[in-house]
Amino acid sequence: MTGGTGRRGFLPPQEFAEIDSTNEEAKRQAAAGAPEGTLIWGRMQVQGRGRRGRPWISPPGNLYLSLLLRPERSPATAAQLGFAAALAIGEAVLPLLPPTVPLAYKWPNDVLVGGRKVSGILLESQAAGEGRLDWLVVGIGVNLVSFPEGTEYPATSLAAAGADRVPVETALEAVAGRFHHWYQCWREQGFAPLRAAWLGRARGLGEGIRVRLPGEETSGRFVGLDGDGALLLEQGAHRRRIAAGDVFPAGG
Ligand code: BT5
Repeated sequence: MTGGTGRRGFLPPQEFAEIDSTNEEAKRQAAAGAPEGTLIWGRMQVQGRGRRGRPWISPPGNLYLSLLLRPERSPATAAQLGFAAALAIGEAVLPLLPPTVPLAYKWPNDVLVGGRKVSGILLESQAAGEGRLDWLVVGIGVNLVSFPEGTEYPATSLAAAGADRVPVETALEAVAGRFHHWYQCWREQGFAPLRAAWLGRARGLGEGIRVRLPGEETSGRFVGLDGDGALLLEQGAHRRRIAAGDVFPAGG
């Protein structure tokens, strides 16, 4: 696994043999005043979480980490770091995959290998008032050796996709190293370079999609990302901007 810059810029990982959720631990430490760059690593999670309270199946052998960041940006702007995390996972994973297996990004923050979900990203933040951020926790799970069956969106693991096997530590270093690169890039240049890199491998660009929103389902053509990272959905003559939701293929 490449990404040889290591986790430069972040603190050495705090390793937990078993943990409720690396995001929960990062949030506990954030509340206790832990610094930017705190890195929590769990060998397994017993209460791994996805978005909106959904579970993240977290047996030993896969990668589970959370980074605590304190960027001086608004919470809405900091949410763009979900794209930095997706790019970091993609770049860490790509060199391990057989050349015939495609890797793509699915809005907002999924990484697909062979069209199946190989990783998950959970962003949680706390505002400090006046539109400022107190902390942001970026939680990353990557299925290295196993994945659950029967998930709503089909899942996979790197091993199942025929990737080269690497120790979890190597995967951790690569993902953290590539995330650090994109975090610096975002701080110096804003969202535009992340947006361009993400769109270069976006799944279903120009195609029909279905989007599930809280209390509503809608569909249209996925025509891009706006300058903030919202999904742009073309519906007849007009474009709708979607800030949060779950995407599925049209008719799927
Ligand atoms: C996500 O949620 O994809 C975000 C997952 C974030 C997990 C990391 S692990 C480290 C850190 N600590 C945590 O507690 N969380 C973060 P979402 O898009 O809501 O997807 C959740 C859905 O994916 C579930 O409802 C299942 O259908 C499916 N799923 C559960 N476990 C999975 C797995 N290991 N691989 C693939 N899909 C999974």
